[in-house]
Amino acid sequence: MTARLSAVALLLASAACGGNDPTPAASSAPPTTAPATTPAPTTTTSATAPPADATAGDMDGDRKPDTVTIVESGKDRTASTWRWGLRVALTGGGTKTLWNDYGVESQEGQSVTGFADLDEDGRLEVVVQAGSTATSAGQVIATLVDGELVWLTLRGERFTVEESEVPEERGFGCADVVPGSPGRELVVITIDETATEHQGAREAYALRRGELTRVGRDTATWAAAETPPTGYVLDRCGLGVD
Ligand SMILES: [Ca+2]
Ligand SMILES: [Ca+2]
Repeated sequence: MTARLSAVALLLASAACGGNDPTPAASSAPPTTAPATTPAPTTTTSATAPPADATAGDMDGDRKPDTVTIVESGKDRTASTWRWGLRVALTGGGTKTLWNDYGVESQEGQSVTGFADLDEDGRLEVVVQAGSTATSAGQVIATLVDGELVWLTLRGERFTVEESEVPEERGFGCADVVPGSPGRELVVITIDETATEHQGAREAYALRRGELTRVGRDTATWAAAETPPTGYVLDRCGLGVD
């Protein structure tokens, strides 16, 4: 899947040079137009700077952002022992590392997609892109259960949302699709597109203690020229990625 990158252009206005006159400015006249050199305010709350790829989100529910980092077991990606993992330094105490259970040497592009409270229990789950190609990306999700970091599972297997754009669009979102159930559900949406018609299917999963259970499935069909019906927009649980 093609990542959308936001480019920020910095326009550097350079002052015109004053020709070849080497005469220094009079020392008695302090410059009044010198650019401000005030450093940007820091939001770091820990004593040490977090790693460059760290992302903050509160996973243990103490309302303080925890530090989440992608780590590797080694730098040699050709080695069969290479692994990547997810490390969470909890503000409530302790650092947890959850290793990927297999190594794929060509698997690259692991990153923290973002945080969302999938089950609305006040503690954030973290969505991690486990690897990507030009047209697809696998998203896995981790959460804390009794203080331990675990991948979300479905029928005992790690749950992966294989997002894709070819030949169909697939992704995930969050919605309250089961009336009366506590919290909201994780929904996986698949949209099969033709030139004239789009067919959507949506599977809903409830989350409890790290385990997902399928609790519903619905379908919808709409004309290609129409906007998708409610619930068939890939909002990625409000993570701000598309
Ligand atoms: Ca926290
Ligand atoms: Ca949660």
